[in-house]
Amino acid sequence: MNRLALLFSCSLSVAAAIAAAGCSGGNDSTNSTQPPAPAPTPPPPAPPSPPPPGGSVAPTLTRSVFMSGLSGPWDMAFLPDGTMFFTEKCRGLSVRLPNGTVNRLLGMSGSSGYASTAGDLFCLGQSGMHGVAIDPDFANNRTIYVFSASNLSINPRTNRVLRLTVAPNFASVSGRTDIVTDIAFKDQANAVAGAGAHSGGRIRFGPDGYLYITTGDNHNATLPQDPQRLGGKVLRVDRNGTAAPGNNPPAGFDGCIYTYGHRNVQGIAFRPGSGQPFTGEHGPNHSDEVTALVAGGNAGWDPQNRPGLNCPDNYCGYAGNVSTMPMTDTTRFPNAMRPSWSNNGSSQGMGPATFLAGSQWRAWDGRLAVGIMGGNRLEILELDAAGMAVGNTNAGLPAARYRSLVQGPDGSLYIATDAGEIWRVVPN
Ligand SMILES: [Ca+2]
Repeated sequence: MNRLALLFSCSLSVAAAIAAAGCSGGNDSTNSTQPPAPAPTPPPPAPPSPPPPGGSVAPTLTRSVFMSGLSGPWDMAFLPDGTMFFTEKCRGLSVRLPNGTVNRLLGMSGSSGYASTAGDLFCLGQSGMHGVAIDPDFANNRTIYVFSASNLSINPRTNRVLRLTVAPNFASVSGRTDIVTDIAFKDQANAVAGAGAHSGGRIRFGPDGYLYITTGDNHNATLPQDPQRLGGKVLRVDRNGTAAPGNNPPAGFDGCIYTYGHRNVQGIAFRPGSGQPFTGEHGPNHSDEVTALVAGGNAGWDPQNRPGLNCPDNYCGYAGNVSTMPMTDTTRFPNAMRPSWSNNGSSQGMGPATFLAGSQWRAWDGRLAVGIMGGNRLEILELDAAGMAVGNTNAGLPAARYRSLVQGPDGSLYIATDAGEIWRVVPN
C-alpha cells in the first residue's frame, strides 16, 4: 500500500484549493456557535407527472435468491454487463462476474482469502465496510469507491472513502487513495449505545457526476448541526474528494457539506427526470424520514439542549417524542427541509432507497422503493411532482432486514438482506 497516497484527504485537497469553498474537515470542533440558518436554494423545477407508461397496475414480482451465504452484505454496484461489486460489513469488497465467479478483492482486518488485505479497515457495532460506487467513467479509468471504518486516524478513528483501481481481469484492486478521511465515527460507547453506531455510509454518484456520501450522528448531540465535522451530513465531492461546486453550505461550513442536520442516512437515490437526491433516514423511536434534498439545506435534526428532557450523555435523540425531539425541528430551523414521507409516526429502521425505473415496473415506474429494516418490509412510495409522498404500498416480499436496494442493468431490483442473501426481484 502506498502510504503517501493515503495522505490525500478532503482537508488537504482543499487547503490547496480555495479555502472558503473546500473541505476544512476539522475533527475537533464543537458546536459552540451556530451561523444563522440559511435559506436553502429553491428546489429544481418539479417534473411533470405523466401517467406511468406501464399503466395503473402494480407489477407482479418474482423473487429468487441471487447470492447466499454472505456475511452482512451491505451494498452493491453494477456495471452494464451485470458485473456486480458488493461489500460485506466485516469481510470486505468482492466482485461477482456475469458467469457467477466471485473474486474477493480487498479484505478487512481479520479476513482471509482476498487478493489483498487492508489491516486498518475494521468493523465494530453497526460500522464496517459499507457503501460501494462505480465511477461514471469506469470504462476508461476502472475506478471504484468504498466507504469503510479505518484506524489510520486515531483518537478518534474515522470512516473513510477509498478510491481503488480494478485490474483488467477483475481479480484484484490497487492504487488505494483515501479521498475523504475524516468522516465522523463513534469511537467510544456512551450511555446511549455502543461504539460504531450511526455511521451512515451509503455512497452514490449522482447524475451530475459527483459522489454523494451519507453520514451519521454517532449518537453525538452536536454533530448534525456542527458546521465542520462530517457527521450527520450528506457530502458531495468529486473523484478526488474535493468539495463539489454548488454545494451551497452556509458560511463557515465545510465545503464538502451538501446538506446537514441528519440523523443517520443510509439511503440516497436520484429521481429520474429531475435528478434530485432523496434520502432515507432512520428515526429514533419515531419518524423515519424520506427527504428531498436541496443544496445547503438543513434536515432539522438537533438532539442537543432540550429543556425538560432527560438526555444521557447530553444526547437527547432518544429522550423525547415526535413533538419534543422532532426529526425535523421547524421551530429551531424554520427553513428546514420538510420530509417527503414520515413512517407513520413510528421508526422501524429505514435504510436504503432507490427509484424504480422502466416500464417493466408498470404503475411503480418512477416510484421510490425504501427498505425498512426493523419493519421487515419493502415500501413503495408514490411521489407527486413536488416530491411529496401521496401514497405508499408494501411490496409484499418476504420479511427481512432490507439493507441495500439497487436496480440492476437488467431492470430487476437487487436486494441485500442482513440475513446474508442478495435477492433478484423481477417485475412483470
Ligand atoms: Ca429531518
